[in-house]
This record gives sequence, C-alpha cells and structure tokens, in this order.
Amino acid sequence: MLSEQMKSIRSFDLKKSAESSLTESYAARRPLPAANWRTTTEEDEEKQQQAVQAGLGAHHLKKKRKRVNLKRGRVGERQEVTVSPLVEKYWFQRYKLFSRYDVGIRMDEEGWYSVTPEEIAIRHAEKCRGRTVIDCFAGVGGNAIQFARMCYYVVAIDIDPQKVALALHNAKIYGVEDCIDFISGDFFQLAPSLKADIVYISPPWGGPSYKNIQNFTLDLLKPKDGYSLFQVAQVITPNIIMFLPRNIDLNQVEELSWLSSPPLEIEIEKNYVDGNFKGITVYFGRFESDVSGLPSSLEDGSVSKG
Ligand code: MGP
Ligand code: SAH
Repeated sequence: MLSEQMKSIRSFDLKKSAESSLTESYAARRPLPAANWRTTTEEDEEKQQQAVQAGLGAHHLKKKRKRVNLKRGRVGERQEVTVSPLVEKYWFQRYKLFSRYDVGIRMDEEGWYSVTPEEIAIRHAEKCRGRTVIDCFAGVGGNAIQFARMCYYVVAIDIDPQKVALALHNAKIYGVEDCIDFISGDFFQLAPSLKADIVYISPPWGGPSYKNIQNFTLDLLKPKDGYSLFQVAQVITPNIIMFLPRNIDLNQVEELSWLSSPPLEIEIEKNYVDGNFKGITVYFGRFESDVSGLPSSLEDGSVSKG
C-alpha cells in the first residue's frame, strides 16, 4: 500500500508551471578525485565526430538498415538529415530535447532516445540549484548541461567515451563546458571515491521498447537493477534523484526510501512536455529551497564553479 507521501504524488506539467525550487544551504564539498578517472580530450571528440553523423552511432553505421531522409527545418533554414527509423520520432522532437539543436548539437542513437527533454532537465537542475551534483549516467549531456547552468559543481560520468565526447561538444554549444568535469568510466567503480550533495541517476531503461512492459519493475533498469543503483548512490549521499520510465512500479520505488533508517523523504513527480507524459522523477532526501544560504552570484542561476 502507498504511504501518505506517495498518495500525494505531484503531477508536474512543465508547460503549466513556472515553479522553481531553490535548494537548501549552499555546500562547498567537492567530489574527490579517483585514480582511474579519465577525462575526455579533444582527440576523443574528433574521433567520435567522424563516426557519429546526424544521430548514427559508430555501431549503427556498420549495420545496413533502412534510413529515412528528412527535409525539415525552422523558417528560413534548410537542412537534410539522415536518421534511422528508430531515431526518426525523436528527431521530430529535437528542439524539445535541445533548444539549441540547430547550433550544432550532436547525438548518437542511444543519445536520441535517452536524452532528457530540456524542460525536464531544467526542472531537475532547479531542484539542485547551488549544490554539487554527480550525473552518473550522463549520456549526450542533456542533464549535465542544465546542471552546469544552475549548480555549484557538476561531475558527468558515462561509461561510453563517445558519449562523453558528445556531451562535451554539446556543453560547448551551451557555453558551459568549463563548468563540468567529464569522466569516462564506470559509475559503480567510481562511486566509492565520489562525494557530492546530490546524485542524479538517469540510467538505461533497456531501449524504447520499455513502454511495452505494463509494470516496469526496478530489476529491469540497466546496467544493474534499481536497488543496486540506489544502494551504490547512497554511499555518496542520501539526496538522490532518479529519472524513471512512466510505467515504473511505484510501490517498488517507495520501498527504496525504506532502505534508510529513518526512511528518506520521497517526492514523486510526473514530467510532461506539451501534455505528453515523458517520465517520472523521484527525489529522495532533502531538496528544499534556501536561497538565503547561496552566494548571490548563484541566486540567478548564473554559471559558477569553484
Ligand atoms: P519515449 O517514451 O521513448 O518517447 O521516451 P516518446 O516520444 O515520449 O514516446 P511515445 O511513443 O509515447 O510517443 C520518452 C523520454 O523518456 C525520452 O525523451 C527520454 O527522456 C526518456 N527515455 C527513454 N528511454 C528509452 C530512456 C532510457 O533508456 N534511459 C533514460 N535515462 N531515459 C530514457
Ligand atoms: N540523462 C542523459 C541520458 C542517459 S542514458 C541525457 O540527458 O543525455 C544512460 C547512459 O548511461 C548511456 O549513455 C550509457 O552509456 C550510460 N551507462 C551505462 N552503463 C554505465 C555505467 N556503468 N557507468 C556510467 N554510465 C553508464
């Protein structure tokens, strides 16, 4: 049965609400360095640039698959993009994914179907304003870029070096590349040596077919089940955000908060873009606003890093 907290699930339509949540006191803890960290270089970026074209990852280029040519664009703009059938529907949502898409955003196939739509990423970042955040599964940077605009310090991790190079490139499009420490590595290996106020988890859901499952249980999350993900994150901080499929089993989600004693505070919100239900965000721990504790330069969401 759902607790009182769960019954008050908040439905948050990003289009309808202008709510902005500032977080509690400013904290200047920084993530600790780890020996096996590898920071992405320009060379990495150039390598992936050759392999990734208009959403086709290197692995994708090897396959002979039907592609769709799309001639679309904003007024005054003419562009020709070749995308795979899988990517096509996400390409049509490209400006919802990255408002600066036309400035030169780069994606690979997994990036297309996994990136957090910009309005939702902004919402997540607002909840972390002024604090230190680790984006454990950073992908092509949808969340990390918004965290960089509002948070004190951001570490963005992805196990796929190509993804990290794409995220670095995309961060440059938004002018926030200097505000993010990109790490190519396995979050599970790195976790014991990390410290931050907030851990953000937006893991693989097993691809776009996730929606064919009626009740998406935590064991279906990748690369490890949701319980393992959560427990590893808890070693870093009790303040954890999970971005989960809209068909996630909410009873199981609530159980995660009971893994701590006393149970963690939990807040659940449904995220919509233009009225379309995109995903569910779960906030474990403390995310209250306290602008008074922030340096003034951070109060307006300006970019800052220690
Ligand atoms: P979707 O349900 O595949 O697309 O993904 P859409 O257009 O809402 O589907 P429709 O068929 O109902 O119209 C919706 C959003 O979920 C994406 O924009 C991503 O933000 C997120 N998402 C989807 N997948 C498959 C993943 C994933 O594997 N990992 C993460 N972190 N997010 C995902
Ligand atoms: N929120 C991101 C999308 C994340 S998709 C965005 O908005 O762009 C999930 C990512 O997790 C993928 O890029 C995948 O490469 C990465 N990943 C998978 N296993 C991982 C691991 N063990 N450690 C770190 N990253 C991992």
